[in-house]
Amino acid sequence: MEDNQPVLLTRQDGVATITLNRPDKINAFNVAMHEMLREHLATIVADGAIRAIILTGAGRGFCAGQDLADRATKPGEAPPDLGQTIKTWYNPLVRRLRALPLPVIAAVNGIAAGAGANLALAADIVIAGRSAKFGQAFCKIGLLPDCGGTWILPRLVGQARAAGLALTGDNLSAETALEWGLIWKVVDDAALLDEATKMARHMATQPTLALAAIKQALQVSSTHTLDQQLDLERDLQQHLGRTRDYREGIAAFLDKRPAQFTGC
Ligand code: T3D
Repeated sequence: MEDNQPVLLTRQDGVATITLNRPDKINAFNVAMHEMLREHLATIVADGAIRAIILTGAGRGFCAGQDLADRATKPGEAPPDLGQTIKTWYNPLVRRLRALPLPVIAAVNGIAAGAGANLALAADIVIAGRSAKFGQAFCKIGLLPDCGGTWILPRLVGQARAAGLALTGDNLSAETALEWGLIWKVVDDAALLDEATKMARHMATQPTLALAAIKQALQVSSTHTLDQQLDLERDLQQHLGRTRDYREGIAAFLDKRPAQFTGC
């Protein structure tokens, strides 16, 4: 793996670690970075041995969203077609992360701004270093939160706080993000990657199909009625009840031994 690539991928012990790697630009997204991230996600899906993913950033920040240098226009030039870039890159990325049948853990090291913040929030679990900040920077440049920001924020923190975050663009500290229920955990900066790796390695030993079903059920719950959700739980549980890991979970419990889940 070349260290100068815009996105790095390492794979070990069933865990894929994706590192956004343009640290001098706080890992802001350009097309090369989107392309490589897309490629790495395809590699992970094709690698049957990967059972958990960590998403993090190189250097002092997680991701500053879109590279704004790529959006500068000279007088008389046509404006960029943001609908097209969102359709081509950001929306497929969020959809892909949400649909992956694997847990995705964002390890947020430092600032996560704009699309960078909402990319982190698209993960299943967000662990932040104590110095991390989450900023809906969009309104400061005349845009609205994208990457699902207007969908996820009210669901995580309620309308009042979502509106405050989106309309001011103020950075939220990791501690406040935790207190508000935006993220799962805050740890010391120096412990961030170890903590995320420990969690990902643990998840990579767990019943992967069950974790995927949990992810799926939680994602749709806010748009379902209770009846619809009860039906979905029934269907998913029926499927899980036929898996090898479920049989192993029961056998291990009855034998009073740790379960050896294989992810199928
Ligand atoms: O366009 C589309 O396709 C639509 C989709 C849009 C999605 C979006 O994400 S829109 C929102 C884009 N992001 C932002 O507006 C955030 C812009 N950045 C900042 O506000 C600040 O840089 C930060 C709050 C993230 C960090 O501040 P600070 O003071 O810690 O660092 P800094 O000095 O501002 O940045 C360090 C370097 O990174 C600096 O470069 P330099 O001067 O050392 O050469 C800065 O220009 C560069 N940088 C930071 N963010 C971006 C960036 N360069 C390009 N694009 C950025 N987003």
